[in-house]
Amino acid sequence: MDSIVILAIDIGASGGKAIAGVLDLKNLKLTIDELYRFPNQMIRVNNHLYWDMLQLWAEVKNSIKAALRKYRGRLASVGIDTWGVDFVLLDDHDELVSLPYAYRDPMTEGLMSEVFSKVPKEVIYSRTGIQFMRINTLYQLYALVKFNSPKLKIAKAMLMIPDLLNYWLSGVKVNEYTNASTTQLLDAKSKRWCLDILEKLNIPTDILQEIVNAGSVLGYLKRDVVEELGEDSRDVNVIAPATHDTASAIAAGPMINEDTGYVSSGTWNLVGVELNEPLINEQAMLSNFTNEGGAFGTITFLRNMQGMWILQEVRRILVDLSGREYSYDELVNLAAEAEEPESFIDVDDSRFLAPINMINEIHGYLKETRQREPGSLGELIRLIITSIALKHRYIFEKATKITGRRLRGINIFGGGSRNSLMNQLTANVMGIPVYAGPEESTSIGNILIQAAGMGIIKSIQELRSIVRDSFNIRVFEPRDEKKYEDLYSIFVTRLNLP
Ligand code: LFR
Repeated sequence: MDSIVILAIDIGASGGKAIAGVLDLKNLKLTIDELYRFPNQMIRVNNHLYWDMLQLWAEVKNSIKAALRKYRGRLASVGIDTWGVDFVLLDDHDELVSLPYAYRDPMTEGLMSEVFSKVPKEVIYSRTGIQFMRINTLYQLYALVKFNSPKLKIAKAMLMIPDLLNYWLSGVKVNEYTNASTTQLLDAKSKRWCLDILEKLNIPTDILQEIVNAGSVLGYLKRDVVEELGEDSRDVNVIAPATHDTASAIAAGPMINEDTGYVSSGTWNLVGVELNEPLINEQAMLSNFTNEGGAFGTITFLRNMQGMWILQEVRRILVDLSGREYSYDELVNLAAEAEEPESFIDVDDSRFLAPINMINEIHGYLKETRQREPGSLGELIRLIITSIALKHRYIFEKATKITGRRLRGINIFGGGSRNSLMNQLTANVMGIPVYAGPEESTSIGNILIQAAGMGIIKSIQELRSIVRDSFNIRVFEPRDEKKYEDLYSIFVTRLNLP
């Protein structure tokens, strides 16, 4: 056998894709082949936001069918990754209790402080090491308790989104470690559930499943799935990659090392450094850094910031306003031609988390902070992208202070790394080179962690050297450093960042 075919199904908040990886076993080179794409979205009903799990399940099967059609008899395994924090409940018959809420659902607004009155913030952080965000599973589960949801009363199991899809594929009900770490319910050191914290909040603990590591082989496709997909699918293994998309992406960040930080850029930008052990102290807590679980026992020490989400939403509103669909490249080109702004937004201001109209929200923010409003679409997009680049530096400064590291480069990967303007501005603002790519880091990580699960790859270093040998990385050297240094000072003062 000279090569092996592995399928990654990577599902994000705005869409999913099926990417086959052909791994040349002699030269250890990976080529990827995008087979299929499908949309995903949060759907609003009565002031709640939901994910349509049944549609996603249909698309998972379509993805596998597409791979079987092209690579008949050669498909070794399939792995699914998605965003973190969201979950489903199963009843006594292992059926879905309901469609899952999506993490931007308003039910958790204002709930964090109520949770802290029952379990102090410091206790939660010292155990889990996870950043405080209202979207975390912890607050979502607490919302069900607080609002006396009948769902929790009939729940027998809690599975994270990719765990559910894996369960439907393989019949194995487990919680994969990297996604479980995003719940803020997992002990960062022991990697076990914090049962005592759950108990204090009256969240049932018997719904939690066994935790398995990224790279665990769950088993072959279930009989009923094989019947539907065809006998060719009989020998396909289901492997849990790092089922948290961010952890798969970071595993495949080819340039990451002691002196190179990363931005995993998609709907969210995840900004940080890689550690071998959790770093939990007061400074990390106050700066809201997370110690999420990574592949191969690593810890992804990072902070979430709003990334392409803001642009995605602006794009969506533009369609509503003008009926015209702008491509990302078009928007970025308009921004590249615009002047550098003197107005900024804090992309992480809570008002940008789920506004009905992102463009109005940005104008509202600028008015309230008495800043000049952009006069054209290009200026608006430029203001967003520059604000993102400036926020990168702000977070990296905190990360280096807390970890004592000095960074000499930044690796930006994921779909957002296509945005050359963001890459260049990040290099300018940071005064160090940005290495951009690969764009498909999540699927690549997913594929290669499956390969590790099959014993083909032994370490994260080996995994990353395959990525370096197989994909092109673009380098952005810093320019106009003095100008951007000044801009950064204005940004920090103007936005009053702590
Ligand atoms: C990125 C991501 C982030 C997580 C956010 C919500 O897609 O997985 O890591 O914090 O989505 O789950």
